[in-house]
Amino acid sequence: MKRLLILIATLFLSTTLLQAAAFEKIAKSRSAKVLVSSDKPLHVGSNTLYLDIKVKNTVPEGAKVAVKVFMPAMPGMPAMESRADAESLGNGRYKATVNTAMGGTWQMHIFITPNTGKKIRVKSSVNL
Ligand SMILES: [Cu+2]
Repeated sequence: MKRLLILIATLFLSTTLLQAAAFEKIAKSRSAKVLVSSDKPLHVGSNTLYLDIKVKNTVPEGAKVAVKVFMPAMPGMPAMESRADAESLGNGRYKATVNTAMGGTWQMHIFITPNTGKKIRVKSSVNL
């Protein structure tokens, strides 16, 4: 019985650890705050990002959100860009998949179009 309890506790603990985000970063503008996270460490290729968004400290109901990642042209390489409309998961949480096609620093812009009011651009960057 004791062993079973330990087993259950261990399983519970490892599940909890697995659910912790492998990547997290806070991006801010004057009015918006976005927690950007991913279940896996960011890598070359397709990355699924979760965006937890607050505008003026509240969840912006019905906001449209898009994400753009880009890298300026480098010697011997053209500029690269990947853009995606984010899917709303409710309660200010959004999901978007972007393609970061090479290692290095990518600029990231998050576009938030609230139900009312002006479009907001939140700038950040990610390294991989
Ligand atoms: Cu490049």
